[in-house]
Amino acid sequence: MARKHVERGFLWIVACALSGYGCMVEGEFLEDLVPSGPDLGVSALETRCGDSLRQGKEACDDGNTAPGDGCDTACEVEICWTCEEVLPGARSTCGPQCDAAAGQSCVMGACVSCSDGVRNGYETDVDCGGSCAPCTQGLACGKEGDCATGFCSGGVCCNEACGAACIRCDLEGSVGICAYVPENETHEDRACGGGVSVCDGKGACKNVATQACTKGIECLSGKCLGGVCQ
Ligand SMILES: [Ca+2]
Ligand SMILES: [Ca+2]
Repeated sequence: MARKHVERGFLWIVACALSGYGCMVEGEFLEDLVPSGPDLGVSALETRCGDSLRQGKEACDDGNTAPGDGCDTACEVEICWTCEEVLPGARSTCGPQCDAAAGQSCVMGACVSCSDGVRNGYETDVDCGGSCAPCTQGLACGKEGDCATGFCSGGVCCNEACGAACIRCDLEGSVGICAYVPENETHEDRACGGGVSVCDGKGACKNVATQACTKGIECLSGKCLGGVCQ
């Protein structure tokens, strides 16, 4: 029975040695192993972060436990860094993940550039806005500074401020140009106010039939009868 324990225990130790994650040996097997099993140097399998040997669960080991150099205090590779070893298990050498000389910067672990033809990083449109050069008129923006025109309205770079009800810069067919919201349509971003008023197609808000009025000009129909738009 003891022999069987030794064999099972031995195989188990080999398996966990190969795994590189260290072992927990139960008392029953340990007793059998100590006198008759080979010395596998279990203690040598212990990993220690900062010992210049990348072992076990360590993603890197650059010979120190200081963070900020690509390999952190727990021997994890830090974001926006990459680490490698000349030989498996050797000391790690870490460097920036992205190629700064090629205009790349690292944003949340991704290499981005203002000239890669992709909207990435903090760009508001492809290769512009955010930390890149301002976007041209008609391209997407999040704030005035994202636009070469200096105006960001409705999420696009606009030719002018375009900041009132019934005018908008993101209308299909005229993106980037401040234009009148079509007649009888509403402007959901900037309500006309006073209930369900609609735009007149000329940049003004008007009331529709059954809404209250005092003059015809307040009504989309132009007719105000008995205090009610017709
Ligand atoms: Ca380090
Ligand atoms: Ca880009």
